Amino acid sequence: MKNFPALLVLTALAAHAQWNLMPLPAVIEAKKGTFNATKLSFQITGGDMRVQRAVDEYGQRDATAPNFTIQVLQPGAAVQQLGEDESYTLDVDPGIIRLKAPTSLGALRGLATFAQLRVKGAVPAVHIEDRPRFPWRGLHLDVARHFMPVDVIKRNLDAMAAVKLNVFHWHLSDDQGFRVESKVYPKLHEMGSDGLYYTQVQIKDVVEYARLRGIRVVPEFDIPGHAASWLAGYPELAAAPGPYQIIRTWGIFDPTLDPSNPKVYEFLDGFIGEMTKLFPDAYFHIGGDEVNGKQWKAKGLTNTEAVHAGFNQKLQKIVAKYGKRMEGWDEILSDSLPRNIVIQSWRGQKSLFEAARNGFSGILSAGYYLDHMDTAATMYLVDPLDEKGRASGMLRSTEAKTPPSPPLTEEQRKRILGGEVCMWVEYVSPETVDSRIWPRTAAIAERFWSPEGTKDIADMNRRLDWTSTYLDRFGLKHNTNYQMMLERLAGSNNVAALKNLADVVTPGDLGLRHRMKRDYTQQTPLDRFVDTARPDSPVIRQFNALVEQYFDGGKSPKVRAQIDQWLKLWAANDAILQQMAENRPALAEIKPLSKTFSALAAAALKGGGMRADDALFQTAKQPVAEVRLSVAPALTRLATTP
Ligand code: TNX
Repeated sequence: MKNFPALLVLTALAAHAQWNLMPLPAVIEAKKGTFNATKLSFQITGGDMRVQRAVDEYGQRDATAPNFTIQVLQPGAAVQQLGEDESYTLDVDPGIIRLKAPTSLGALRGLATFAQLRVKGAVPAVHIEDRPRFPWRGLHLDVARHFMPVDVIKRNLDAMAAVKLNVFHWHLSDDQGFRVESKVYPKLHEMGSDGLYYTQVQIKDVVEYARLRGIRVVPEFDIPGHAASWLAGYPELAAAPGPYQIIRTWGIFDPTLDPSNPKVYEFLDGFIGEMTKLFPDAYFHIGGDEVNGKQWKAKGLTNTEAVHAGFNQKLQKIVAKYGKRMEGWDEILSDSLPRNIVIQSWRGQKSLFEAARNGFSGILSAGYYLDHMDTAATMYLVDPLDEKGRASGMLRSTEAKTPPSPPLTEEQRKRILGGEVCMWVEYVSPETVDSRIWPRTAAIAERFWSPEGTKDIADMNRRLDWTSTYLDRFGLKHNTNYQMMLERLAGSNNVAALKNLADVVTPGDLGLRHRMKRDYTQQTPLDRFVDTARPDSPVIRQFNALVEQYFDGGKSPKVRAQIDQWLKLWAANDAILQQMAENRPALAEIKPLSKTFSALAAAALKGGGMRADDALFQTAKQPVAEVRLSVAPALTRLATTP
């Protein structure tokens, strides 16, 4: 009996090891046989044009001899609502596939599952019953720091739909750019965007593109701070005299709207009235983060927290007047606001739980910051409903000090609606954005969709690598741009040595990049080695796993042979790379890194016995050219362990 739990775990592992699905469904049971038809003919009962459009990507609609039936009970809301039923059941049998869903949305989710199952042509017979764990599963994308053209947005919406994310949070204004055409206040986009903005026609097109894929679009206009781009055209809205310009660097800045000026609210009324017509979603995000209060204090508004709360109260009334619910970052949380707003927590589960206790709804983003460059596995284990979960980044130390609070009641738990992955783009361009978002976001999508207990890291990583390739078919560029950028750096398509190095490093997070290179601006090209390298490289993961297996599993010679294969390749790499770097100024900055890498691999190859305080290991720990050598700990272990 004692072995029972372990056995159970093993069967659970075996049960899903065969599936290439991400996110994993709630219930999946293999059946005998395979569905083999290469041509699909669909028969759809019920549902709306969203289902028809999705089906048209796979085959024909043919009522006479269908081999794929879709039965939808209700079309679902024309403007997608939070909490709509997204469940479905999918039955694949040798002769026929049957998909059933209460709403069109559920049918879309079922088709997304089907598409992943079918990736090799045939579809294994299977019974799936599936539903999301959280109703709010989002991706937040900043398009202010670096503008992201419509084609970038659309391919990312396709990828979102493929992994069942259902909210696109569009961060449309910040100090560095105002990205929407306004007909009411045209100086917003004319003077705040360098001409890089979406026309209203483009906005409507994107909103419809998302809607057809079962994705809500929540716009964010970040005020009263992060608002310098508004003030370029309308300096009279500021709390201190202008003139103002678009800010070209990164950080927290002074320019802020004036909460004591009635004209500011008139302006916001006109603006929000215009924008709420463009964005049909029930929620409207007003930002509210990182107000430093300097301009307010200078004019005697000294209690900045109360001033901010007062501003938000007035703002909320305007948002509500246009039929919307207000959403904002952590800092807007205040007892004075109605409970129908949504708090987006970027500081940790603690503030989210606090909000829920106070009657507010909320979503978690702390821990899902793609620009922190954490691995998928690290972010995967962050759970919106785990109060003691890892708090991300800057607030970790303060959070650790506060005493624990009582667990949430069932009612309070329901207020935690889900989460959003955050893509801030200070150090990201249209060329690199896919590789920062994907495939890591697919793992977080699984956290938001799949049952709470879905936590097998090894299996997640296996499916993540599969998903990375799967996403290529939607035109995502995280793989193709890697190769292209390597070739551009190398000045040749012979990139093997450069790729070997890029495969074992992790690009620095935003803090590291800021510390190592102080002169970044919005115009700095993001085409260097650090931009080319990708977070959570599969090679690092696989090598680390191999080394762990070696030491934990009694130093098997078979595993050692596999390790040594890598080490030989890497030890010889520097000679080739140094030659490649001759006359390539773009590669000069990585010469020392390459040298350290090969020296470390050579030391590891010799095997054991080196002193841990050897200078080589200290050097290998230091970031170079804004990247970290992520195989350094494993190589050091091999070189020093007797
Ligand atoms: C904090 S999180 C910000 C953003 C930055 C981001 C970088 C939040 C609401 N504000 O302005 O881009 O950190 O990680």
